Amino acid sequence: MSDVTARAAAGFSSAFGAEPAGLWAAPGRVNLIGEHTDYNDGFVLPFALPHRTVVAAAPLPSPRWRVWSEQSDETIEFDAAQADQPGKIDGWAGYVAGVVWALRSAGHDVPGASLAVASDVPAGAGLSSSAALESAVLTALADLGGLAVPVAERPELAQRAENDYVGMPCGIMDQSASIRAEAGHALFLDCRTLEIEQIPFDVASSGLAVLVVDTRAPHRHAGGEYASRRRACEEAAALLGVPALRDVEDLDAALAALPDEVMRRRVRHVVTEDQRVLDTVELLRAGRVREIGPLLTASHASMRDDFEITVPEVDLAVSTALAAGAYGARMTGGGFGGCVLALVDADALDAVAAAVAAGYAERAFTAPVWFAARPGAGAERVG
Ligand code: GAF
Repeated sequence: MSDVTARAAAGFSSAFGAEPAGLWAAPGRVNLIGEHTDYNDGFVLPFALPHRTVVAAAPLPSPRWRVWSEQSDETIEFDAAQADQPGKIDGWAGYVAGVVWALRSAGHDVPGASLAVASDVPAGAGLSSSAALESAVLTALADLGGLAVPVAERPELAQRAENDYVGMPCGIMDQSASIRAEAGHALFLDCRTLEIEQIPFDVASSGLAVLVVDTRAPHRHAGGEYASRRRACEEAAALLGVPALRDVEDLDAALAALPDEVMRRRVRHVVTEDQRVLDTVELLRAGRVREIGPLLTASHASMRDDFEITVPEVDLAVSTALAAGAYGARMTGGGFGGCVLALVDADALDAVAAAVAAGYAERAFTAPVWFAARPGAGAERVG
């Protein structure tokens, strides 16, 4: 049993004085490439991390929910009336209530339950700790209640919990990665059709590694900026007369038709980023892993210059990793802080990470933390 699984089980026993009926886990993710393309009906290529959120759960005889979390060491309780009112439960338990709400709204008879949550997905690092929590809770409740919820439909339910109960207008990428990813693969997702393809992503066999650096840069205005980027994309699509930016076929003509420079930059990012995802997938299908490096770096430049969602800590991690020999590097996730990933030779991992840490020390930035990321499994029962 992993540490985090053991902590969820022990937390359940001490919070509720009984044994759980089972344990369910769902991972955080890094996004290899395809940023801010999901809500534009485009393409993304995330993979699941080995870091997971685990929920220990047992049914209750009536429709109410008691949730303990190791992070805050508190138990929050809510009933069906509270779950049925979006926003009524706030803070971390809002994600749990949101999943109950989404399932109930879709007509499922959600079982009441006691739930204990433990996690080793870093919170606030842009590694989708929220999606991991939603996905673990959804998987647990679906299994506990024997609910007929096809796996392919689960990411949308988890996304609805976040969009409509919690009030964060995220796309479908993070919940899809947490629920549908497979170990050893990156998940190529068409965010319009929700079709997926598991793309083998075994960097180790090519002598490579994916270094993930948590810049620990504080998220500055992340929620408001995310929503404003999304609005700008939707406005641009409306002005261009297309359902979503994914449908822009002639980028130059689209840019010429737009009224202001900022909007042109936003559109250029999304349209070129979609193409970079498709090009990355082609290279990976052909086993040409090293060659995706320049696409990663181009994605970063586009986020920095056109979508304007990077911060100095993130830019420094990318430029330092590249100078230290990385094949490519980019910020991963929604932006305004969070993590950077770099594709490096496996035997250069420590040296590249040390170079980034030295660069941070020189600029008196908070020391970063780092790890090597290997694609892990999606949500599943673990006990
Ligand atoms: C966040 C969101 F939750 C995702 O839906 C996605 O838009 C991402 O930012 C940017 O690619 O993680």
